[in-house]
Amino acid sequence: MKEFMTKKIIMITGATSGIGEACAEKFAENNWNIIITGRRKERLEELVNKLKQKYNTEIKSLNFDIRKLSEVEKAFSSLDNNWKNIDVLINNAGLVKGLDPIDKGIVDDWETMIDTNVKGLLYISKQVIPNMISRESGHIINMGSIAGKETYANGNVYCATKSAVDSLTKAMRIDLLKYNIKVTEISPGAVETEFSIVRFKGDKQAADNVYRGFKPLQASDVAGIIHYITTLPDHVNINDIVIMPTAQANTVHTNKLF
Ligand code: NDP
Ligand code: 8X3
Repeated sequence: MKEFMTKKIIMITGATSGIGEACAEKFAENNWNIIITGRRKERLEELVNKLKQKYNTEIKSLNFDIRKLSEVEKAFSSLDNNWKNIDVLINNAGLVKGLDPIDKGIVDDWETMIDTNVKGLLYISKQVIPNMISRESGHIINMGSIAGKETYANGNVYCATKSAVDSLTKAMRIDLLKYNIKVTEISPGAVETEFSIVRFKGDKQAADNVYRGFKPLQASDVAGIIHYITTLPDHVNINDIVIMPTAQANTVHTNKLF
């Protein structure tokens, strides 16, 4: 228990794959107490076991759907008081569904993206913020995207949800300023994760095409930068960081060699 109290606590949403999973590994390596979340229970359990064995770290998982407020509240209230003192929240869980022009968009896809990327982020933040306020300390890191900075063809609703993350990040920074809470937005370009498999609903070939002919970011690249941001002195905050593959200038121009 004494050792637990000397270490910082991080909650990472959406840690069953991709950037969230890489963040869990990075923070475990750096000896943090870790809470990981996601819907895929088996993956959460596998990651807990792996990181405990590899790094001898304190790690626990919460298995819930971020779109469901009652599940979010129940999961958070299941935490012991010690674990509720979250120092860093990474609002990472998110997804994209489809790549259709606005007139052909599927309403169910729109709702899934809005419920996950915007409402889910708010539901989790609402659980974590009161404790940060009471301690006048904390750091919220929101996963935006280059898609929230530049709208691209057929990206419509996904881009809108990430613009909302951009806006909410600014809003949090203003509203939480007086409580000494840092708020950071991370906006990556193409990262090779399960993101495109989810976008193309399991079509692996369509997903592979997204990353063909250039070197995309790896999840570990983003995790390394997020970890760096948490190592800065108390008086230093990174407000916003756009991370791109060297081969990608923006959402339109990628230097694809084949
Ligand atoms: P992945 O698909 O690999 O990971 C997404 C994570 O989000 C999974 O752990 C998934 O867990 C979780 N998640 C999705 N829906 C829910 C839900 N309803 N409830 C709980 N957890 C959920 O993609 P990435 O790692 O790439 O994505 C992470 C974040 O990074 C997202 O917010 C994405 O928008 C953003 N991003 C990604 C980029 C990319 O090119 N890959 C670029 C810019 C931003 P589970 O399915 O188990 O619930
Ligand atoms: C993911 C980046 O450009 O594929 O958010 O939408 S992009």
